[in-house]
Amino acid sequence: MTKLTYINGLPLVLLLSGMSTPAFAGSEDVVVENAWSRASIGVNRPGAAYMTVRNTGEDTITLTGLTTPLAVMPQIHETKTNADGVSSMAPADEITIEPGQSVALEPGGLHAMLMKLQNPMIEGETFPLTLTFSDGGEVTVEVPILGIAARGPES
Ligand SMILES: [Cu+2]
Repeated sequence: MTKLTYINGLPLVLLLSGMSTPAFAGSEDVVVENAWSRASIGVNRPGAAYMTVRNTGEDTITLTGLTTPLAVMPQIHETKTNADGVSSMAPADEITIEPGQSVALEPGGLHAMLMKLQNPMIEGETFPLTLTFSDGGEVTVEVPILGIAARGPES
């Protein structure tokens, strides 16, 4: 009788634990820190945004893309400097972040390139930027717009 109760109880336990499991594996453990961007002059040139993306979970996560109402075509870019000291940038591949690790989007390296700005980026304002992950999850951060010559997040 005791054994039967145990067996009957098992599916219930699995059902309950299944119900509490998040729909997304990994991206719910993403923490975005120190997001910032610079003011733009008009909308003719793309903007850029920077941040640290931290994986606090136990699953590897993969950042696959960006969306924002501020720009028609936001992309993750990577700046590279060649042996002659000439910098160029290109769309980055998917960015994989191992458990406990973080990836810095910062000037001179990876960055969120905001192409085809819909509005000028005005100092003191903020805009939402959504990071999309391979598990289908999304993380939206509100990015502060700093001065046009800013070099890092406000401390
Ligand atoms: Cu770029």
